[in-house]
Amino acid sequence: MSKLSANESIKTSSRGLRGHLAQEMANALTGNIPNDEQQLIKFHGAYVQDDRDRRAEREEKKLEWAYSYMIRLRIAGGDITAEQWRALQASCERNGSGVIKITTRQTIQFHGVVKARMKPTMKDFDALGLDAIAACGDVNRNVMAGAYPDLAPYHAEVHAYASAISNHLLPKTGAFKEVWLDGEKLEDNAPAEEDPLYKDHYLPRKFKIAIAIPPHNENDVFANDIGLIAIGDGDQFHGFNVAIGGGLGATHGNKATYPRRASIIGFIPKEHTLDVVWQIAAIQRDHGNREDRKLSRLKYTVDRLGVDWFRSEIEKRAGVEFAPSKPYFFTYRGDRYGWIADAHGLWHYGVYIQNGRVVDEDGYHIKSALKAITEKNMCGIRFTGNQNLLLTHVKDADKATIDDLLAEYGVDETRYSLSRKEAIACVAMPTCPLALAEAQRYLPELITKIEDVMDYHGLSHDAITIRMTGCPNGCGRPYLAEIGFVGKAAGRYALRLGGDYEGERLNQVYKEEVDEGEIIATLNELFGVYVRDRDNGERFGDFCHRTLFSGKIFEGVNG
Ligand code: SRM
Ligand code: SF4
Repeated sequence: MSKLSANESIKTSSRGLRGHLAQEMANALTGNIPNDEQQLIKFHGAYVQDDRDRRAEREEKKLEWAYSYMIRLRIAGGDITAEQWRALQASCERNGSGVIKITTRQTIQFHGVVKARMKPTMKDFDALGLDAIAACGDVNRNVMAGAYPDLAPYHAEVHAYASAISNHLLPKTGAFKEVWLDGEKLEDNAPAEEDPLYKDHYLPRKFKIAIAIPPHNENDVFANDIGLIAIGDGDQFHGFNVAIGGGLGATHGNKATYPRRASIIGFIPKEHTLDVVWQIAAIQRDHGNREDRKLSRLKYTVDRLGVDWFRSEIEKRAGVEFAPSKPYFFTYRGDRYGWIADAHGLWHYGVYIQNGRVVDEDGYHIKSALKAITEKNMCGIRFTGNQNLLLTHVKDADKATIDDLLAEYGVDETRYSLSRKEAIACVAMPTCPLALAEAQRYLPELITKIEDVMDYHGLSHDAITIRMTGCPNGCGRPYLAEIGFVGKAAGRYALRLGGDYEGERLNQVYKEEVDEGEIIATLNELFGVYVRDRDNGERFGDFCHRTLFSGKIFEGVNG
């Protein structure tokens, strides 16, 4: 008989994700917690980490590593109020590193929260009506939705599905309240709460859902276990094209793992959305691989059982029939900056935040600007899947005040190149335990050098999507970039080329391992050929796909 992975028994014996988390978090003798609790705490939205820059120093002093926790909030669709932002920033100062990180999934993380500050931080979230439940772990994660309110007259209706789906797929356990909020304790040996979706074994692996509102695809809808593409006409929203089996994580040297673009399986009317996503998660619960966690994402289940089998299983369980997918098109994936008007007479301001790190640096004092702006209570905050944010729902009369404050704090994104503003880097060093190379600490510097080469070839006004991750897990979605850097070792990256600008096509390895010198030399050569030979209006990614890979996909699955 095949052997279940160790995580499976941790889940089933956890009594609704409680385990010994409360006791272990109260143990002041160590900043760490045992392995079982390390796995369980993820379902509560947190990870144990340590400062990798300080490992050697700590070991030399015979001290345990500098442990702290990263907490990720669940903010479906990325919306919070100005008041919540202010209080979160203050909580991050009190309890964590003080630097809020906007993630690639429309939410935020605190880093550097030491054990004793975990409960106060969770209590801060609760007081604000927020939580971190299921922001990580083998459950449905933060649900993303297209951020731009002017994309369609029915934007608000579609956007609201992010919260509806997130709440519908939330684990039913009271463990979160019990462990962090001094909630009533489940009696010893009493069974955990019934959970019709997750039962006692949860999903085999993490599970992600994103909603795109064409023509914008800033959440990379095809990178998700379920991608929902909103379909409407005129003022009417009808339903979603459903895509399944997207996912980017892979392991260097393990050919059984691969990035996969989600496959569109058809259209469903909007009233079936909640049930269909629930049933897809339930099918993955029942059929996903629980032996090898490297092969347990939905994408492998879909490839093992077949897209057609999957579609009919959903139809059978949900009692619906998929219609053929409806036409849609994507034109853009980056964020938009400055003022954007919506159909209801309100304004939204797109703010650039390099790699999502809310810090005052280099004369661009975004942290102070956000504090000053949110104190005026003139806007909401909406995070984007590109690690930036929007100041939302601003009245005409309040625009000038916000403009003045942005100017006062030097928040002028026009000083940055288009390619820099579209770039993404994952966290990587020093907190990510899986990082093989730098990402957010290094990409800004590398982009400065790439900008020089682009400038030399007359490309400084072009937007080329550049993304970097410190390992092949793909947190910055480098497999969907026109230029993707995937960390292999300190200072060395796989160079991937040929993704498209709209996020419909995976890129491919062009060079297995390059250092900075080789990156710049390679791009210098390729930009030269591109400028000379490109077709009219041809994007860099499309050019690389056509000329370097003969227009074919040789790896990954482009569903
Ligand atoms: Fe991720 C693991 C950070 C988006 C694929 N990711 C991690 C961990 C938690 C490392 C760990 O397991 O200990 C990283 C924490 C670093 C730190 O110090 O904060 C981490 N992932 C991030 C974030 C913060 C990157 C960022 O800079 O924004 C993103 C948080 C999103 C969120 O708010 O939920 C983040 N991760 C992604 C994405 C992009 C997306 O979802 O659109 C992916 C690729 C899509 C996908 O899931 O396939 C992604 N992260 C992974 C994987 C590979 C999963 C796989 O199927 O193999 C891992 C490793 C794992 O799960 O074993 C991982
Ligand atoms: Fe860490 Fe790798 Fe994700 Fe970057 S891609 S945050 S290095 S797991």
